[in-house]
Amino acid sequence: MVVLRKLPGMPGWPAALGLRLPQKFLFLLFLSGLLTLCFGALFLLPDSSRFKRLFLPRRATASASSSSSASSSSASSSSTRDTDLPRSPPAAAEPRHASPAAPRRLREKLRTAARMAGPPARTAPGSRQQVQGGESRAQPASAAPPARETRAPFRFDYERFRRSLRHPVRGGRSGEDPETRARRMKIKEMMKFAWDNYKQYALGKNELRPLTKNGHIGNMFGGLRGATVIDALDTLYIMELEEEFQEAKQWVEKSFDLNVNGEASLFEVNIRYIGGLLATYYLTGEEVFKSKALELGEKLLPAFNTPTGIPRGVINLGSGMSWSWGWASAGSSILAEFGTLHLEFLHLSELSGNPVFAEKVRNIRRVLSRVEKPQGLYPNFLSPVTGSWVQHHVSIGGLGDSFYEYLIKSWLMSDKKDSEAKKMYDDALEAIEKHLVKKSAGGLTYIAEWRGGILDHKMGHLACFSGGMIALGAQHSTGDRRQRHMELAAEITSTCHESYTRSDTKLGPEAFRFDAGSEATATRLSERYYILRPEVVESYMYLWRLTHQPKYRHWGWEVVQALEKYCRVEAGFSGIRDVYTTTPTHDNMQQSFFLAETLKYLYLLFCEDDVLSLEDWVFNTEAHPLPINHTDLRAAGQP
Ligand code: DMJ
Repeated sequence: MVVLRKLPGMPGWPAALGLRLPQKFLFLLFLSGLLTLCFGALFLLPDSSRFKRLFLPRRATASASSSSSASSSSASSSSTRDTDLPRSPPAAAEPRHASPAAPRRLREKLRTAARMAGPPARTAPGSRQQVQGGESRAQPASAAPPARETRAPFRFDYERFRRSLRHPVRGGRSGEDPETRARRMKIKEMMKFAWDNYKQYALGKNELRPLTKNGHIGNMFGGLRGATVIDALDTLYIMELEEEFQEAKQWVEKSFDLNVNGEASLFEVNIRYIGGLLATYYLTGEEVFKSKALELGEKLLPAFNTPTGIPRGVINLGSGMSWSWGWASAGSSILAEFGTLHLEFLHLSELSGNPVFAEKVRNIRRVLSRVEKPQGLYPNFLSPVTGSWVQHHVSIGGLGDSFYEYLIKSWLMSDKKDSEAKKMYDDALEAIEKHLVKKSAGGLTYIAEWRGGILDHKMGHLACFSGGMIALGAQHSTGDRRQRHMELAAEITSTCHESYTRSDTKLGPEAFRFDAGSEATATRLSERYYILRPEVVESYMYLWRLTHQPKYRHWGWEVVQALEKYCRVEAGFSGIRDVYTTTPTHDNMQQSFFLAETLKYLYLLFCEDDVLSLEDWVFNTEAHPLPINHTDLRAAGQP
């Protein structure tokens, strides 16, 4: 130590004090104790960061205070666009470019935690978890200590939002013919039947098993229960099934438990639970739906702790551990999964005032816009570690589908301001038209799949949503392009209709092919089933609203009749194992998306256009309506 160094020509100063060896030792011990005490005191003072800043490099203090998932990463905030929701920082928030100094960051974190509406999420003990592979750590924002903030917490202005809508959510009930009304009422009766049986035999389980009259839990939702309740809420509300809606709401209030500890699909939890809760909040203004959505949203955040920020597909909702699906090649994440979060996550930020959700999905967008696209196409498997494609399999059906849907809907939901999303959609559709759209020998237009440049002449039932999506996008093109896309949308929808009419039950198979002499029919036994899927009636609904050609209502009514004939059983609706026989066996499963999507789209097909108007709402991929951002003045405190 410098102070004890013996200076030339001078005796050492302990020696100068005339101390002997044991005394010198005691003196040194005392001195070093004193120094340690002084140094430690710096960290015991109430606002130690101020002192730490004097001694530690600035970088160290900043990074020490930015580890929480609730604070924004500098990389993410650099991409903040003023086109997405939320457009303005909440009134109570300090600017995000504020000094990175520790006290300010700490206060921001506390404020962020306070802003989250509803009760704070309870976290499992020791919830600070190492993400698989040791890549990063996450601590849910809900684990932050109670806020000392005195300013008013962020509050979403629901009344202002309702005033921004152009149509009443359940429509204005203008003139309609009696047949249309009767058909709509029939679909409402089907919904009531599906709900009543679920309630009687399976309330609180995820789905109803209508043959055995019991519930099914499954392993997609990580211990969450009530998938059918959450998926059905907004459909019950829209259909004015008031009593049933109250039953569902009561279950959410009293029995919907988010403190679960199981492995969930990030995608499924997002589209069904978060989407269903958000939509029901926007429709009703009931706080319980918002607070549950936000609480659940926080539990999904650790899935994004990967080197690229591309989330993994599976997350343990209790521990925050995440990993990739075992079946996904080389630990990859799936395009249709990480590409189908944007709509819901922007609304989570909008409602909470917490930008973290929006930043997560903007980062996904950034990774995707940068990666090289083979022939302009987006393959289905991407590594969350390197950000590169793992396999060149492209599909507008399963594994790819809703990624494209969320591009065009992000643009629509931003009130046409998110031009990056529109460009990505336009470019992707151009590549699809060029490489995947084909015409069969019999003149049917279809969208093939692509495996490293080789075409697979097959369309899945899932791919049939694309008729509706392309028609929706075409509304905003002009001239030739608009006409070409409307024709393409109509042709694809017609092909999907053919896949229904060519079966004995008038319901479509899981996949149909255009090879070896087959035209829009399943050629493999394993592809002959129908599990109450919505995609074909979804396209009928869009095409009806956008063209008003009566054939779409006729086709929809054919589906209603077929469902009644082949899928309705004593205690609910069931999928069937073979659409090519008039005596099909049932799969004993009433899927939650039957209530969320199939029945909702059928009902809307027979409604006036102002019920959940396309001018006010976009439907998430589970048919949960999310509002278009007509104004950026929703946040309380904005002028
Ligand atoms: C739904 O859960 C959603 O539509 C999803 O995007 C894909 N498939 C099912 C219904 O078929």
